[in-house]
Amino acid sequence: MGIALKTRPRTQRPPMYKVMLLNDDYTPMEFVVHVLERFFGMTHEQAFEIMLTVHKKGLAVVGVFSFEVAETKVMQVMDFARRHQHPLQCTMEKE
Ligand code: TYC
Repeated sequence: MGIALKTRPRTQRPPMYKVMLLNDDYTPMEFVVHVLERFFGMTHEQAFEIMLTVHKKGLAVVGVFSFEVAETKVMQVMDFARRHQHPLQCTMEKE
């Protein structure tokens, strides 16, 4: 029985990546809400709640994705923030 359990093959799953938003003192709250709606498909209510969590706690996970999707989200958010001259930071981390 021990052997059977020990050798049971585990299902292979691709690693997933957490995408996180970081707080700062300058990015307007409404801009962050807009980012969450636009790039993460959140409703206004969901986006507002997550934005407040980041504002109060310093950061929050805004989604979990495959490497390619996570990387694209981070690039889209960083590019959008840069174009609007806000210091908003978005990062990813292996789950
Ligand atoms: N702290 C910002 C402010 O008071 C709002 C903010 C929220 C900024 C979330 C970044 O990821 C962020 N205007």
